Amino acid sequence: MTRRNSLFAATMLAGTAAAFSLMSTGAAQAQGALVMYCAVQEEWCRAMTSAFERETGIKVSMTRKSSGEIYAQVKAEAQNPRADIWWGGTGDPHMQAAEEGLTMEYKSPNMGELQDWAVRQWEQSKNRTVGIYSGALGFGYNTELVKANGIKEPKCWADLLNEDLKDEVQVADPNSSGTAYTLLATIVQLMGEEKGFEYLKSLHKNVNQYTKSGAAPAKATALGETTVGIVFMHDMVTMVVDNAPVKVVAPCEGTGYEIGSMSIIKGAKNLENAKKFYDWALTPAAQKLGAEAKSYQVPSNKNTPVPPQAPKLDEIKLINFDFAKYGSSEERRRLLSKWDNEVKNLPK
Ligand code: S7P
Repeated sequence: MTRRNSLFAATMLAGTAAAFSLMSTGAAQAQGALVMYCAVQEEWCRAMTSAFERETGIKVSMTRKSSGEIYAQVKAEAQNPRADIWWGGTGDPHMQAAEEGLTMEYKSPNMGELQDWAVRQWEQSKNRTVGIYSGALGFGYNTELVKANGIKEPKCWADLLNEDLKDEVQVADPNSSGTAYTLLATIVQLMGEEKGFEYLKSLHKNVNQYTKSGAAPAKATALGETTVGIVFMHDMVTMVVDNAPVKVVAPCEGTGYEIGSMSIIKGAKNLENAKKFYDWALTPAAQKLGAEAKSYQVPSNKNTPVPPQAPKLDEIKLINFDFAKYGSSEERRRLLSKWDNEVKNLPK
């Protein structure tokens, strides 16, 4: 063989080897990947991602967004879905996605270990979404600001309308945030639609900012950027655990709650891995990661220890939340557009 020929042969061999290696990497990726949209706190999303990768060797590409934003993205991508699994966030956009056929039916072998409320969520969505945790809505206030400014300690939803809280209440925008949509649906169920909207309009006068993320007002309250933050109580508990001067309140009139949910995206490209994640996410070993990441919801598997810091749902006056109605496509769209038209753009 001439020098030129042997160089040619070597190049060919290297090319073939590279092509084989690319093909096998491609195959490994197709088998070993999972794209997850995650709606809980970033720390918990990351803990779930690493633990699942360690456990299975499946590489997870995770994006964290608020519940309403994930719903909008899943809907926009429906013709060519990017994500395989949507884990966490309030149940309402999961229910809406189920109704709109954006997610798929699945029955995990672990269903028998779940609390009734988690199974009911699955049944009401025609097997397309399942409850993974629960938590009550409430608010928290910065005790130092309340004291320094002589503000009456708020105990009830009604107290958030007091004049001494002008521009001192923070809550998210219900279009992007499941937390804030839970507030909207809670107030409507608690007070009736007419009085409920009157309440939200009055509350608007005291709101300093509608944030994108539902938990952001908890951090702002802890930092003293707002006196009151309306959030899920467990998100405010995280601030207390971090020694912030914050008091968590279960409103005296009663309050709503969420069933945090999980769904498999219809047309998932890594369907088998999505099912593996789904089954694993319902186990006590996976659910325990929440408390380790300082997220204090009540887990849906009966065998997962309830974190001692979790607000005690049986001691809170909870309304009989109609998840089917307030998670339905029509009702959710109607209420959000009514809130946009009648509350969000009101002058102060
Ligand atoms: O932080 C945890 C949590 O409150 O966040 C979820 C929430 O839907 C996501 O945030 P957005 O309000 O911004 O959508 C809750 O499900 C969960 O308990």
